[in-house]
Amino acid sequence: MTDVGEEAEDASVSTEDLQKSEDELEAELEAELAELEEGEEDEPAAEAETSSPELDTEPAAEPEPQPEPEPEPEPEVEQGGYQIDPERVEDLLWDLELVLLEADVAQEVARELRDEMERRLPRIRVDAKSEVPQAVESELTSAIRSLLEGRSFKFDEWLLTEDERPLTVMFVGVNGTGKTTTIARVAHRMKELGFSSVLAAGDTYRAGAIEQLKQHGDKLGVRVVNHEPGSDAAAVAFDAIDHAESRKKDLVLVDTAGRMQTDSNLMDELAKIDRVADPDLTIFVGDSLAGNDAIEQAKEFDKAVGVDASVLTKVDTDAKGGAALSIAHAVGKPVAYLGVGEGYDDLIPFDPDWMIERIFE
Ligand SMILES: Nc1nc2c(ncn2[C@@H]2O[C@H](COP(=O)(O)OP(=O)(O)OP(=O)(O)O)[C@@H](O)[C@H]2O)c(=O)[nH]1
Ligand SMILES: [Mg+2]
Repeated sequence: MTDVGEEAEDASVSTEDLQKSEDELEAELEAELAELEEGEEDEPAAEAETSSPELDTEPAAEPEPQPEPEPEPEPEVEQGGYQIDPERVEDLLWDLELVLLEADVAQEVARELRDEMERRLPRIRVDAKSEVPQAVESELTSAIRSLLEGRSFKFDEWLLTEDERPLTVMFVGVNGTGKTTTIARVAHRMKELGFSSVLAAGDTYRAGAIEQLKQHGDKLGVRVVNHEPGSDAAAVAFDAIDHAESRKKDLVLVDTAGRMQTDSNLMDELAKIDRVADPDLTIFVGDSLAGNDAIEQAKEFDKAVGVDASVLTKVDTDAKGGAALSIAHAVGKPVAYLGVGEGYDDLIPFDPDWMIERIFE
């Protein structure tokens, strides 16, 4: 069995090759489905009886008057009479798993879906063979949907249903995943919904990080609380919350420095910010292009500070979006938003159906 995981990670494979193999895989899956459709052709209709012309010259006897022939009854289609040839199920499952892996669905999640489909495919019963491919597709969609059940976090609704003010939200993740951009976009979205925010410049570590957040604040007309570069990030969060309380703001959005989940010093520092800010919600921001790595990161951040939900960014640059499925399922945390571009409006609430369509489009 080819190790697809390794193949997909081979840096020497060109994007064109990957694209080609992805197209080929999809074509294979389609061919497999088409074959299922053709597999068992309906019995050809019985040939109409043709009698050879009589050469007899004798005048034919006056035929006895025959009763009108009863119309041939339509062959009855047994309800749910067709099922997939068990020998084809294995091929179909294999192709399915490959398509999922090519769409950046993590191996453990692809395998789980394959197992689920292995249970579902033999149970498919349709009235006509031509309905099999559609039935397979809808089973798959329902399998993915049930994997994602309860895996979306409705941030806007959360804000409306929570009475406490201000609500503090801390954003965590490795370097460059889009934390600061996401904070700016959430502030923008909340402003449009009529909620006020304060931004805490908690990345006191990277040069230019405070300035970056201040620029967003200026553009959006949102207050940024900051200290000197290199200062204590927990103190910045504390001051921002204090400011929001006194000004009756709805939200405090705490930016934090990007850090590798393996850097124990920086993870300890994050735990300190967490203790001081005591956020109502901690959001892990992951780069959808990171694939399986993002799952690992999310798990580690969860261990360190307790993650409540995720935002997956750069979905616009991720061809298929399977990473969202993996994060939502494998990490067991709901996805709040997807980042789909670099603009302030390019943040959309996570919708499992949108993602399913993208994987199989
Ligand atoms: N295409 C695209 N780019 C994005 C998206 N989100 C963020 N970016 C870009 O990713 C880059 C990094 O974004 P930042 O918000 O600075 O990331 P960060 O996690 O705050 O980075 P550090 O603070 O250095 O850890 C920027 O160039 C953003 O414009 C997205 O959804 N799509
Ligand atoms: Mg940042």
